[in-house]
Amino acid sequence: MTDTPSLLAAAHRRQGTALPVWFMRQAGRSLPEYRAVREGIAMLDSCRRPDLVTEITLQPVRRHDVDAAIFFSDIMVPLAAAGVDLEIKSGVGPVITEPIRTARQIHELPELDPAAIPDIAEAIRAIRAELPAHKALIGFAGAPFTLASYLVEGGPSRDYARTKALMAGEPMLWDELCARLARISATFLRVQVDAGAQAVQLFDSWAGSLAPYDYATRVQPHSTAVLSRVADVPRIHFGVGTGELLRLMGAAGADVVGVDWRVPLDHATKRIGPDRAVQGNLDPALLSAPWEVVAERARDVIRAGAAAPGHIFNLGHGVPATADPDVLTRLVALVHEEGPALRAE
Ligand code: 1CP
Repeated sequence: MTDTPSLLAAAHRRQGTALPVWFMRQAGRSLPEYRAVREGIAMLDSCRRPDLVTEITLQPVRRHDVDAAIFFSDIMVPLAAAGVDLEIKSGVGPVITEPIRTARQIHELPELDPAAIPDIAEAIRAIRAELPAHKALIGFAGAPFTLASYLVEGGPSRDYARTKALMAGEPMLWDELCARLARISATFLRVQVDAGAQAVQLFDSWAGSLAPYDYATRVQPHSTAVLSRVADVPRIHFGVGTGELLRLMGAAGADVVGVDWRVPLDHATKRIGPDRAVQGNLDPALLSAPWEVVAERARDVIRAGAAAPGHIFNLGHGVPATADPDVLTRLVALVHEEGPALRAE
């Protein structure tokens, strides 16, 4: 066994038979040990405490034996660190005190000074020191469109109406907003990579709400600006409901395209092209099905993923808060035990 994390080999399309697995939102409310350490501590505060971030990041690695840790933070942390007034409300998500309604607010959006987040670098170094050499540490950030959607809507949204109105009606202002957000995200990723994160995931979770034309003209260039700043590590790019955008998201500068559960991975590979790996894509809702169903559907994902030049097993989106952690542990074991043979079929 080598010390090269299997996740990095897969991202570089030099996978061999090993099939790496991790889960989006693997740290978090599905774990009793997470709920215990978060007790009485606000989400954003917990993200700025290296001791807590280290513990929470490592919890799912210890429990499930996943092949990667994902840095415990949130896509809103760099915005808060830059000085944007916001809160993460339990059971809701990010809530912005003064949503963007004027050009002036866009012109005055603050920059993120790397010196404002020494705790992020400290936490990355502490995690890397404890994480076994064959497990990868993934850093992450939110992509400009998804961050803009929170700033413009003021919180979680169903239709992104105001965001799309700004994009279509004031394209110059939209581009300024996204260029500023791209700089903030790139700084956040750069700090993580410079401190020891070995791969990054750029979450454009809500990009799937866009038509390909709008994505290509008003979103992809800004995501490319972010991804080009961390070209020294493998870059995973993910969004929900992005079946029609998969090729564009790969072309934004990703080594690995994250796919949700709606598109089988062999189809996804045809859409993305032969020069990028894929990540995904078991439907998270299936975790509550009987184990034999979970196992069969996971095997289907593995077989379909063998069509891609690299495959990192994951869910199609985050672990639900109600998921039974024991099912996740069994799933990791199945991927490790059966993955190589299923990929060779
Ligand atoms: O284990 C891990 O995956 C690391 C932790 C992590 C990540 C990668 C958290 C902790 N947040 C994120 C990224 C994130 N945050 C995304 C992209 C990933 C995705 O698509 O799920 C998004 C869209 C957010 C914004 C956000 N923060 C939401 C979603 C709201 C919505 O619009 O539906 C929520 C609920 C949060 C809060 C949050 N972030 C993380 C946790 C554990 C929580 C819940 C905290 C709590 O309520 O106490």
